[in-house]
Amino acid sequence: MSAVALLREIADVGRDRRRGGYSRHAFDGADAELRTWFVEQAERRALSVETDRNGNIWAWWGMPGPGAVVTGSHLDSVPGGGAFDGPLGVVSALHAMETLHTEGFRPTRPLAVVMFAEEEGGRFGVPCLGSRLLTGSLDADQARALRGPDGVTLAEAASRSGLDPARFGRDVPALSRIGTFVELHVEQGRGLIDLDSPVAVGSTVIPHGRWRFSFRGQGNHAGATLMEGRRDPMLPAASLVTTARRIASGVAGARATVGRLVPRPGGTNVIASTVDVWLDARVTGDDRTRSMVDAIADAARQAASEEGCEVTIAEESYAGGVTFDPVLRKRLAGLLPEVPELPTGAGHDAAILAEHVPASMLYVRNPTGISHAPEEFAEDADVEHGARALTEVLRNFST
Ligand code: HGY
Ligand code: MN
Ligand code: MN
Ligand code: MN
Repeated sequence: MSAVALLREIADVGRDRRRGGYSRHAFDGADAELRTWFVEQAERRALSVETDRNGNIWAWWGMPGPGAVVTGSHLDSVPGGGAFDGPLGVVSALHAMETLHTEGFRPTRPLAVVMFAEEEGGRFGVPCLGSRLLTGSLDADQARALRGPDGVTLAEAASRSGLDPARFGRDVPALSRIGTFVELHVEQGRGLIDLDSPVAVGSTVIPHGRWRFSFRGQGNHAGATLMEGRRDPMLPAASLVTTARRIASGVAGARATVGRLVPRPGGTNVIASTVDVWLDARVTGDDRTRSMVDAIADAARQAASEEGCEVTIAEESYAGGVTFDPVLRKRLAGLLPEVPELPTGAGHDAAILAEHVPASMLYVRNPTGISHAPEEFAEDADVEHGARALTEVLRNFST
């Protein structure tokens, strides 16, 4: 089955009628459906399936063992996300395995497709949750206590889906099996449009972090409270949005985004008592990311005190900049002539793994250049081109 056909199979899973696009989050209904689908597809291709202690699903060709050639990505999405971010890597991997099988290929080392849990952090707030737990770059106690918007903790959600959260944590046996990891992913930008190429090899990922700013003021009646003397946390919250834009615009190549702002209690005729604001900040260079966030945080404290509000700032996740393995990239370039290299501002499981195993990525052209939105797209021809490239990579690396 082609990668395009496999994508079509899940096209109706987790559709978000309200936002448009897809909302597929760790251990929710859509995730359960997609996990079942992935296991079925893997078993249909004679792959042996295991779910690791952190909720990542591995589909093996051959006995799991050291030096394995591993590919894969994620099936969860951001709220209202596109159809390709994550699933493209998974369906291309399944298609590659099927193609190699059908051709009678006999790998000399184990091959695996992995589906990572909660790469987007769309429910529990920490991106690359499954790969961070696998590598030990996220503390298991901290992970268990993560709480989604519905108040359910990750531990509760994971155990309801059959996992034992007490087992969360660095998984040395699983990690030590990986000889090489290559993630195929839809491009999240216009690089391949400008380079006029259907596929690229990943070179670097910039640092990215998430910080939660909690502003506290005095809730009150919107109509009975004069403007004088209000302590409205919405004011410093609003100024954080514009300050982030202003400060990041002054730092070359920086990105700072407020995509989520939650006033409580959230009534139209109520002055909020608290407002939580999440900042997503990224720029090349860990020191530059941190100094940019420090400047935004200073301005937020200033704005809070001018409004007589308190503010607490918590770093919820951070991943430093990553350069993918040069030897692996050179090998990929030799295998895929004419294929350019591309840096990315998007985070990926491959970047979390890159600190521990030789890892890189393949990107597939996205003619809209848009991602994390329903407009995200990849032409069928480019999808198939990417799947063929991944097939050649898996063949070559496991011969
Ligand atoms: O946020 C990111 O860059 C990734 O899509 N999780
Ligand atoms: Mn994403
Ligand atoms: Mn992704
Ligand atoms: Mn990713």
